[in-house]
Amino acid sequence: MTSVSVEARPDLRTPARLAGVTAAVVALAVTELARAVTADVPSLVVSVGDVFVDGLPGDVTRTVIGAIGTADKPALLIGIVVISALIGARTGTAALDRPWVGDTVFAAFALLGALAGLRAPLATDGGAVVSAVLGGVAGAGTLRLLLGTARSWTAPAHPGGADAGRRQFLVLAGSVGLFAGVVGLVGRSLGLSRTVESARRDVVLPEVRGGTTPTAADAGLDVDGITPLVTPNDDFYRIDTALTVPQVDPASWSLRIDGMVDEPVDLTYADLLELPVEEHQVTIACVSNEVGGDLVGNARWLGVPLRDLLERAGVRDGATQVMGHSVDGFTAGFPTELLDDPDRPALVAVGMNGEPLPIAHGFPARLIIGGIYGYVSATKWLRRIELTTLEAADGYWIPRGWAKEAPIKTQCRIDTPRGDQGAGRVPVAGVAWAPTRGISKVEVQVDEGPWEAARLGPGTNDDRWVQWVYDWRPTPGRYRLRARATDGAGDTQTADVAPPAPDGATGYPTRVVNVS
Ligand SMILES: Nc1nc2c(c(=O)[nH]1)N[C@H]1C(S)=C(S)[C@@H](COP(=O)(O)O)O[C@H]1N2
Ligand SMILES: [Mo]
Repeated sequence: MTSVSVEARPDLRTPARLAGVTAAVVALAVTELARAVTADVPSLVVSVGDVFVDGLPGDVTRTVIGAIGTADKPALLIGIVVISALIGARTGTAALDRPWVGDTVFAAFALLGALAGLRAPLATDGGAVVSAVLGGVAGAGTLRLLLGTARSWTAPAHPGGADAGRRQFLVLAGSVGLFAGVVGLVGRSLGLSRTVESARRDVVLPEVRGGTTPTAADAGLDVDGITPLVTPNDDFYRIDTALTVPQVDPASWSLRIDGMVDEPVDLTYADLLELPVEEHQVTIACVSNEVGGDLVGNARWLGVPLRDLLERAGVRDGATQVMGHSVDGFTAGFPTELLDDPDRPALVAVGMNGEPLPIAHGFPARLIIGGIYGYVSATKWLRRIELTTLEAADGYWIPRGWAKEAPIKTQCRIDTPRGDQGAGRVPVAGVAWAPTRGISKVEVQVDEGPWEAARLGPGTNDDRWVQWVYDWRPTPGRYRLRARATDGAGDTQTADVAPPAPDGATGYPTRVVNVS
């Protein structure tokens, strides 16, 4: 095929630009897809971004990183993709007359990509080179194919004429580019979760230097079907507004404490792990939990005491609210006054049951405050702690109809028996919680009979739930069981039935059992 001069066919310029952009997107998408397939391959875009950041003088780097945020440098990465697309567009028009220009540019892409990728800490050298070469070959090939198609379709000989051919070409190249873009983004997000999960696995949590870590007592009561005292991470309820779980790379994450403070404090993940940590068993609950529901769990939370961090920043007089901000925009606020009670646990938590926080539960850091529902306290993927006033700001759920202040209500749950039972010995058992107040008593009622005291399991702190069991010896029949808990101050939970909104469900948990 003879090449057509650009000057002679100016209407080839737009198709050529589009072909070049599409080829660039294909090249990048191939490398991101390879990254999603195996951890041996680095993300080429991220590697190039790292070279860029490392190459800048230190203070510029800090300003840039500060300005572009923590969520894996999104602005920098978008910038690299845009520049690649612009270079692709220029390459497209240049390659119209001189096809070797396209090959050369994509060879340079492969070379520079491989060099950047070789520096990526978690990938192998082979993975870096192979993926960069694959990307370069895919880009060069796509460009040649599309330019060839553009030439023949925009020729007057095309059925329907050159204009129709041109339109068809734009649609073709546009769809290929769009498809590659989507594949690249999917590859990118899969690759990112791989990066963050492997960074998480590499974390070594600090030794505990304070707090409570009950161990022997954690065995709990030996009753079939009762909730374990410590909820395993995989079974822990998850509630958040995130459509996709935020993947926060701890290497670029930092926490800022600001607002009504004497001196804002910035901490990297490494800084945080160097501070003295405590571990506390704290039962957290979702305000949406129905009576008898399972949106409640107890874990060993390891973290830096929030009070230590606030002391560093120096909370100014007049600050009445602590507002946690998540990387995804979620916010949760509670009165600073709650921190005046030295017995209430308040942590910037980094560990959960001896592991780094699972990604779904807020990695790299979240807030855990004893005694108040999650939506006013437990900000996951924490990025910022702002000191403000109760009047000046409302957390995410407050304008959506939930109470501004929300202590966890005294509540209990019947775990067993479930379903039909044989007569004889049928233990009735479950958990009860009133975090920070503790549980002093759980009682069980059979039909309209008297309230009978259940036996409480090991109770080592007021912030976690207790197990309870009542030895029931029923004869055949159909029964209604109810349970109620009394907190450490002697207040029994209310029998009044209320829905979760606006500040937590109430009423006694009930279960109907057939005994034969
Ligand atoms: N970033 C963020 N943090 C959040 C939420 C959220 O939607 N986004 N939900 C809160 C609510 S309503 C609850 S009950 C707890 C649940 O924590 P878990 O998912 O670890 O059990 O997280 C809190 N932290
Ligand atoms: Mo919640």
